[in-house]
Amino acid sequence: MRIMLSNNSSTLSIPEHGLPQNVILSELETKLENDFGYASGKILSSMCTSPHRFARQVHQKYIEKNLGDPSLFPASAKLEQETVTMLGSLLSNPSALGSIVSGGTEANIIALWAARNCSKIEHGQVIVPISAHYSFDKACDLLNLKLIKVNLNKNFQMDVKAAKRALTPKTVAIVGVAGTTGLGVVDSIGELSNLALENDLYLHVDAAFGGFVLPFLGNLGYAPLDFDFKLSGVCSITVDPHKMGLAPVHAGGILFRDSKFTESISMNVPYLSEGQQKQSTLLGTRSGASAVTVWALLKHLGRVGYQKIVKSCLELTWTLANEIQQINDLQLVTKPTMNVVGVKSDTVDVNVVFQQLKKRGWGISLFEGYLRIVIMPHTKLEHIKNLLEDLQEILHSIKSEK
Ligand code: 0PR
Repeated sequence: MRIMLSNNSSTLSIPEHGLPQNVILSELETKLENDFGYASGKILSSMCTSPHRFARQVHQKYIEKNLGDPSLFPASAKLEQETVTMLGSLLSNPSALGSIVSGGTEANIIALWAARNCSKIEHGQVIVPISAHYSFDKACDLLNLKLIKVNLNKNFQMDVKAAKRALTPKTVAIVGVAGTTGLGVVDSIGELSNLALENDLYLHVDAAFGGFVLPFLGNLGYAPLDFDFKLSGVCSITVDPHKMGLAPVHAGGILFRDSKFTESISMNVPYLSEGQQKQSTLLGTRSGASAVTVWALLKHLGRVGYQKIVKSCLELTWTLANEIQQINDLQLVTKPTMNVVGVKSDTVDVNVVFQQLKKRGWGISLFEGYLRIVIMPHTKLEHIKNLLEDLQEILHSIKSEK
């Protein structure tokens, strides 16, 4: 992306005397014009969405809360733990422990931090599928762990046999993904759980995206998938309220099966709370508004509310997937498991299709060999129809140029 910087340095300096708010607001309006907005319906590349109206209200009201200092905000800290308990109950373990963190990246780093500290192995190795989010590359780099990436099977899931072959005495953790970034695929977490138990290894499940989708599949008539604490080998789960949870950025979640994992990363804060304070997050000062907002949203929407949101995203996903299958030049990479659709082509170059879509103002992601379309709560049927029309026109123009 090209970032435009004004040459006029005076516009970039702090003004000597402050400007009126209305002047600044109108300048912001102009300066931010080039950003996408969820309401336009053009964003199909994001796993975040427009925060729920109630979430905006709660977030603004409690903006000053700081979970970095529970001696000042003990009630917010208690609500954070209640939020973790509610998320734990969504993921089959109401006694889960953990934190509301800044997002999936921090959650994944914290998980591997715990895995590393719980093992006594020096320079340990972590096994992930090649479909894992790049936050694991960051985590391993930071934690001095070696990342071992294993291939996928024909269903785009981690090849469990390959994972087994990759085990060494240095292995400290296995990571399974429940809703991959590219295709929304869920690894065979049941098999990974067995593998972890057999080898006494830490298993982390990255359900940053899937954690708010998969628990509802069965009730909605889709094939249910086991991925959470129900499986006894699962030690920790990433689940992000700022993705399908409709919370504002930042709101990620890291949940642990039991206290030995949280204790392994717990740091004492000697000068706050008379030395009684412990932290097991990367951040010190951190948003209490985020945790309070997730608490409020879970209470307001309830399971039924979230299920309705998932239902409508999945229905739209299938509308899109079925239409794609009717288009001669396009194919699905795989049948969608969740609200993510991968689109490829045997006949036209998807890079060209991507460039054309971009020109028409669509926010779509280009993965190696396919386009990723994420159907989030801000996406409506008319947006899908517009996309399909544009796709047809683009394909027509590409073919007529040949
Ligand atoms: N784990 C998985 C499975 C993810 O898909 C992501 C991000 C993460 C972890 C990391 O989460 P944070 O970004 O909260 O740290 N998935 C999205 C993606 O890479 C993130 C995203 C969101 C990207 C909105 C673009 C965007 O507009 O596609």
